[in-house]
Formats: sequence, C-alpha cells, structure tokens
Amino acid sequence: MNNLEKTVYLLKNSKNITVLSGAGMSTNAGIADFRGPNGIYTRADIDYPERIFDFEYFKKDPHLFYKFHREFLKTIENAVPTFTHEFLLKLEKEGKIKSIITQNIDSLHQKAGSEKVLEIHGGVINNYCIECHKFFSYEVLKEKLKSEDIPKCDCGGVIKPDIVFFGEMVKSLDQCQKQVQDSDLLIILGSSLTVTPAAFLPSYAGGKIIIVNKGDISFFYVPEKKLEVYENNDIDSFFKKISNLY
Ligand code: CNA
Repeated sequence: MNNLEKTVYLLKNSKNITVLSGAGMSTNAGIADFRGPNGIYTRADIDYPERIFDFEYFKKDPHLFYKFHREFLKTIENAVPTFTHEFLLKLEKEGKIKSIITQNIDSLHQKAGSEKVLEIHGGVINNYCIECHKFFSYEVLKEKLKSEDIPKCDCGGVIKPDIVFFGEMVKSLDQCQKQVQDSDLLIILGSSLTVTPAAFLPSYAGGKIIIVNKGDISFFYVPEKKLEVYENNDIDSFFKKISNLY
C-alpha cells in the first residue's frame, strides 16, 4: 500500500485518534512557522528571533515580543482555518478524533470548530500580569495595546499572554501523554519535532503513527516500529487527496 492508501485504511480502522499539530499546520493560512523556509527564524529584520519567546529575555525587555505580537494578532485575526483544520473537524464529529494536542497559539483549530483541543503551549486569549498574576481578557489587552507601548498591570508589572515561552512549563503534559498512550493512532502534522517536551510525545504512542510534514524533522522520539506513514509533503495537498478517498 502507498501512503495515501495506508492513511485512508488507518483513518477508517481507528477509533481513538490523537492529533499532534505544529506550526506547519497553519502556514497555508498565512501564519509563519519557526523553522520552515519562510519561518520566523529566517527573518532578516529581527536580530535573534529565538529571543521573541524567551521568558528570561521577555522579563528583561518585552519590546521585541510586543513588536512581534501586535503583528501576530492581526495575522491570526484575519486567518481562515485550512482545508486540513476542517478535515480534522469532520473526523472529530465522526467521533474518531478524541484529542488535538496543538503546539500552536493561533486558535485555528478552535476557529474551525474543534472542541477537543489541548493547547500544550497555551494561547493568546488569556493574559496575566507577570508580577501579581492578575487576569486580563483578550479584549482588554487589545485596548491596552492601542495606547500602551508595553501593556502594564495596575501594580506596574508587565502583562504577558498565556503563551508558553522557552523557559516555562508546558500545559497539561500528563493529560497529553495519556491521550497519546490511549490512542490507536497518532497523527503528527506540520511539526519539526524539535521543541521539547512536545517532541517527546510520539515516544508514548500506544498505537500507530502517521507523520505529514514537509521539510526537516527529528525522528529521535518517534518509535520506528510504530511509524506507518511518513509523508514529506504539504499537509493540505495530502489531505485533499485523502478526503477524496476516505
Ligand atoms: P516548527 O519547528 O516551525 O516546524 C514546522 C514544520 O512544519 C517545519 O518542518 C516545516 O517545514 C513544516 N511545514 C511548514 N508548512 C508546512 C505545510 N504546509 N505542510 C507540511 N509541513 C509544513 O514548528 P513546531 O510547531 O514544530 O515548533 C513548535 C513551536 C512553534 C511551538 O512552540 C509553536 O508555538 C510555535 N509557533 C506556532 C505558530 C502558530 O501558532 N501557528 C507559529 C509559529 C511558531
């Protein structure tokens, strides 16, 4: 069987699917990834783009992050879920997908209508003061961004979206591990599998694994015997073909 046939077979014969999505899931919606050919890490206008999501750097100087974040919020507000976000929703409605663990912070799975999303790296909707931990809604943060260069709390602390930066603990790791363990199929989409601990998750796979990713990927934590499909291809091109056969 080729990759298309194997994928269709596995989708039809699995009952408990977990998806692990990464930034490559959203590039067709116009949101840059980190490590792809047009990724944020290739941007010539930002010195050391890795610092954007570095918590220690943010505490010293949040300007770099907020310059990026203002632009990012506009991009994600205008972004429309891709063909594959919609296809995953269909599988979720059929009761096959039990969980979508996403490394993404763009809320596109939720925008598509998915209700089984676990945001392992958090998201942009909730915001907290890094000093007193007071909560700020997305709307309040956006208002503040109009008049304040760096949004601040009444206590003087800087407000930070609830995105997991490098140097911070990821969310719901135990729940994500359990989902991956309990699944009969893990589908990994658009992730270079280089950001830990999310990259460790494939090593917990209880069932078979499908990977669709165009470009370099680390197989370090992918158990070879469980990897049924590795498709080095554009996610939407692949799933458009799958949907015709499924
Ligand atoms: P990554 O390391 O940037 O890897 C993305 C992978 O996807 C690369 O191998 C790309 O070549 C590949 N890719 C890009 N477009 C496609 C496509 N259309 N079809 C198939 N493959 C494609 O991103 P990871 O998610 O692995 O790294 C984790 C980081 C990136 C997480 O912490 C995210 O929060 C962070 N991030 C998220 C977003 C977002 O929310 N959309 C954007 C940028 C970065």
